[in-house]
Amino acid sequence: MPDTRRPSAVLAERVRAGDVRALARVCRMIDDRVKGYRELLRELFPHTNKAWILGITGAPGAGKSTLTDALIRQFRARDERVGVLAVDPTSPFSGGAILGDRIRMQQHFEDSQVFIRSLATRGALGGLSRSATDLICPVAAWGAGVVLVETVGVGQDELEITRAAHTTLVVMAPGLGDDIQAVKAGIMECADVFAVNKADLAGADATVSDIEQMLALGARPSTSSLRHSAATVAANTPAGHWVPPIVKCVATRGEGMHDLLQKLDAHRRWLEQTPEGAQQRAGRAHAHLLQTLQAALADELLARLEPEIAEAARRVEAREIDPYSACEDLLEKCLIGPR
Ligand SMILES: Nc1nc2c(ncn2[C@@H]2O[C@H](COP(=O)(O)OP(=O)(O)O)[C@@H](O)[C@H]2O)c(=O)[nH]1
Ligand SMILES: [Mg+2]
Repeated sequence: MPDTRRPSAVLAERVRAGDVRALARVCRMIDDRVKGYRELLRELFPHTNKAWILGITGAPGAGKSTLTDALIRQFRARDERVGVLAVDPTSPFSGGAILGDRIRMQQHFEDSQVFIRSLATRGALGGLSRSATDLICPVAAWGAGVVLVETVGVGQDELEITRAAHTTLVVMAPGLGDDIQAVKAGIMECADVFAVNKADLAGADATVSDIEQMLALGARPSTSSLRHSAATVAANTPAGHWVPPIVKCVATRGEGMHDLLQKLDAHRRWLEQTPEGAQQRAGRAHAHLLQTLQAALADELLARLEPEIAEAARRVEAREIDPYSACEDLLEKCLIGPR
């Protein structure tokens, strides 16, 4: 009997049954935004609630990929199915980073319980974060107990991916100097656990103190659009708040991994078992939905107004109208005008 179900339903079912090839195909379809990819996401989304999404972020060279590799091993030792999404926009043209990550994680390619996918930036604004967050869905539905998402924590794109994670691990390393400053601004507020990697090198303790100081100084903002209240931002004090722990490790040798895993597990338990954790999850889900909506709105409006935007740009260039008035006109058109 011919299978009369929709192709997306058949494919989704194969993914849910743990078929790696179907998963790879779905990831490509989502990546390329082929027709019907939204339908696929819709089919898969209800089956994603068991996966723990673990974001791993930090400056280039801090050791995120090496640490990801070490963590894969830890999770495999617990017999968990692992998905890995590696996002590295630092070398979009050469593909060097991606190749490097592939080689580093190659041993896991043999393991049918590990699915690894590297994404490069497409150069499009928001394209990277959207692809990465969309891909979490099929990987989770495939049955990954944990989905590791490695991102370079420097830009807005990466911050957005962080919002899609349950737990965010920020990787620091001694000798990266000003990178800590760069990381401080954006990623600090999202950090649930800190890893000070390369503890075999001089300066690891100083890096730990730096982070402690930043935490003490309240570098995590007391009000944040990402979280509901100062309480959820702050932290695992007796009141139930979570204080991001700092773990020293040497990823290349697998040292400190046990401790790191314990801290990550503790955050997961906190998320699942405390009211504050529930609040954080709700806050991030809200932020994530907002960000998806913003992107969809921008896409929709820009598509609707394409000719008008071109005309307005011409008029701005000719000094017939100022850009602010032009924007107001355009907004008015799309908000009340016919489609
Ligand atoms: N000394 C030392 N080097 C490390 C450690 N972890 C990673 N590295 C090295 O640091 C470099 C960058 O690592 P990588 O994982 O690619 O960093 P990423 O850019 O953050 O993904 C590589 O040469 C690693 O071998 C560590 O614990 N100690
Ligand atoms: Mg890397």
